[in-house]
Amino acid sequence: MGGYDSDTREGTIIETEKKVTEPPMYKVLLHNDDYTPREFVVEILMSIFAKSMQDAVQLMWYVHENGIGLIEIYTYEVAETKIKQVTAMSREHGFPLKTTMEQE
Ligand code: TYC
Repeated sequence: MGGYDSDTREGTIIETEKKVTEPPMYKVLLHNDDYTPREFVVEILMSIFAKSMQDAVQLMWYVHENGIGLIEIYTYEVAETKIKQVTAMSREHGFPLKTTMEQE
């Protein structure tokens, strides 16, 4: 009968198809600077990246101390949109906050 069969060859084919159709993923990175207020960075991480207050504060301090940090991994379009939102909101407030993307 039709439907599912347990032939391992079919499993292998399905795995292979899944791999080749997965889109490339991009890391969105947060950069430190000397001017953006810490509270504003936390606000950005909560509003644009849906971080909890606790995660946002922890990541903000990590970047403040280390210069750069990973916010999240997204598809190209989502990463690009979020970076544009960060830039727009930051410039509106007169801050130089920078995010960049890098293929995973
Ligand atoms: N270094 C900034 C300050 O002391 C705070 C800051 C943290 C800025 C993280 C950017 O990605 C950043 N006000």
